Amino acid sequence: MSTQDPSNQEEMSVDEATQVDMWVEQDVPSGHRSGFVAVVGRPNVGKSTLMNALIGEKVAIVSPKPQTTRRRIRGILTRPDAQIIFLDTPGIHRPLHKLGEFMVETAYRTIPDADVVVFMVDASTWPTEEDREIADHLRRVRRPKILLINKADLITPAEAKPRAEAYLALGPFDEWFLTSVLEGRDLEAILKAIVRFLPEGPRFYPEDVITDQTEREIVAELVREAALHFLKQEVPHSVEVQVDEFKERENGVVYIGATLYVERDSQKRIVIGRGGSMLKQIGRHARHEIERFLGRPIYLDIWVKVRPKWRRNETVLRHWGYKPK
Ligand SMILES: Nc1nc2c(ncn2[C@@H]2O[C@H](COP(=O)(O)OP(=O)(O)OP(=O)(O)O)[C@@H](O)[C@H]2O)c(=O)[nH]1
Ligand SMILES: [Mg+2]
Repeated sequence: MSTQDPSNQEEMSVDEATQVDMWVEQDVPSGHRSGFVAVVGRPNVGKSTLMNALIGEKVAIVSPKPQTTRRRIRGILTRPDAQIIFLDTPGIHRPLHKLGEFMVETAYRTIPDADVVVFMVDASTWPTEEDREIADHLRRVRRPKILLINKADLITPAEAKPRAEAYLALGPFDEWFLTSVLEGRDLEAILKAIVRFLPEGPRFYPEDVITDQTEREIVAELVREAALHFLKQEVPHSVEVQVDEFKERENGVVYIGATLYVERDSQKRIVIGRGGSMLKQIGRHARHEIERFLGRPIYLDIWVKVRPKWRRNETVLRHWGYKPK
């Protein structure tokens, strides 16, 4: 598994990126298709789960808490007949602070960069106001659109028809599926539909590259995922993780120093826990996931710091890389 430093691609639009400076393999079979697929929808519907399932690797972190994904993440699937570059996006919601505004802007700004848009919704609820707003926006987008009604495992067959009809009424869509990504239903059919809508073109990434995130960025996300896993209520939303050190030592162990920021002293106490028990749990879980990802033993140091109201602080957000591309 490899990642690619996106430093020379991030600032470019897809059009520029496909023409300039991007690795392009011309030697592909005739009829080879390639392109960008934006996955959009409100928080927690399963966008990152879908991207991971289609790629077959954990590229984006996933959690049962809404607003898990904060940045646009590329996940790349290379097959003999096609290369699909998924653009996983933050859930579109009504933002309450600058971080939320950044997330929603990121999601909307991804749509024009895509060749195909996958609009994902949750079958276990009726369409919400957020779903309607996203659908209103998509109606003005001239690109193939696929509606993916996910979490079908949570409803009965009798509920399925009226639910699907309610979502289909938000269209028009070029294709739709009622599915359960968690159960791995219809994944091959979904991929086939996506590929069918992609233009013919070369490969933009070598076949072993599966994401544009750097190892450091993925490590930070895996620590945040562990925090999301153990922390409750509002605390996980106030968590930011930055990797400060990433060094391979002579004995082959990778030393990783990370800082976990929260917004208040009370949250810091919760994250550390009695006698450090919570931080130990988070650290153990994160270390396991990071070792699996890197395929090497690591030593993980996590420091907890308070950065008051960081989600509202534009300077801090920019410093941490939350800036529109
Ligand atoms: N029951 C059920 N749960 C699912 C399904 N797909 C995803 N989930 C769960 O839904 C939760 C949210 O999944 P994510 O992939 O993080 O959702 P997301 O849309 O990326 O969320 P944000 O990043 O917050 O916008 C996780 O607990 C998933 O395991 C499904 O088909 N059925
Ligand atoms: Mg996500």
